[in-house]
Amino acid sequence: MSVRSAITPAPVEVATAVEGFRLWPGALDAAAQAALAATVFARLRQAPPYRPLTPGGRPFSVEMSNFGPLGWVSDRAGYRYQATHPETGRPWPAIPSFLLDLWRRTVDWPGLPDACLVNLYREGARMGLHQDRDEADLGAPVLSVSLGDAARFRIGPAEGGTTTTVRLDSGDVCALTGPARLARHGIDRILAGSSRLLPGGGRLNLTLRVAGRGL
Ligand code: MD6
Ligand code: FE
Repeated sequence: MSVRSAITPAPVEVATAVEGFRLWPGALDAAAQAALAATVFARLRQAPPYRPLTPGGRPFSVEMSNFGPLGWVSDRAGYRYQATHPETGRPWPAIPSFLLDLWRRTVDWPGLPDACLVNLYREGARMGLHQDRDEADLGAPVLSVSLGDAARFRIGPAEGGTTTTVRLDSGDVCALTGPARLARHGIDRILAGSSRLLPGGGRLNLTLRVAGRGL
């Protein structure tokens, strides 16, 4: 599976109210997208996507699973990383090596991520504005890969204020780095039917994190 060579030059530094949001538009070509989607769905058979509860007890509209030694979970006890799937009790499948290679080729960080959150958006799913701050080292970037239907991604400063909307298409890669690491961000909506990549439609988002000590 090849990462298009367009990944190696500098990413686009998107003009937002926060510095450090990087975008590599079309980083994955059609063949790489198809191969990665197949790998992800194969591993999800061992760790089925489920709808976590918010600490307030409402189910997320997004279905989630994880790859790697640690996975992000939410329930009435709060947000945290843990080594096992909350419904099956089994360890999460390994992070696909393609994603670790992508990390090495894009972000500037000495170690490797030890968690990959898998978000699956079927019809009507969205994700409210949030910050990613459950990781042990908030200096490490978070790298995101989008597959399937396009999404309207919204991002703004940690303190609140002006947000910018960015369209994320299948094959796009983006990162929250430096001052943007604690940016508030979310998915306003999915543009249903904009891609035919995923069986059953919808969008997959994979976010690589250094949640504990890293790999
Ligand atoms: C999504 N992404 O694209 C949700 N978090 O479905 C995120 O929450 C995210 O894109 C951290 C860094 C990049 C992201
Ligand atoms: Fe996030």
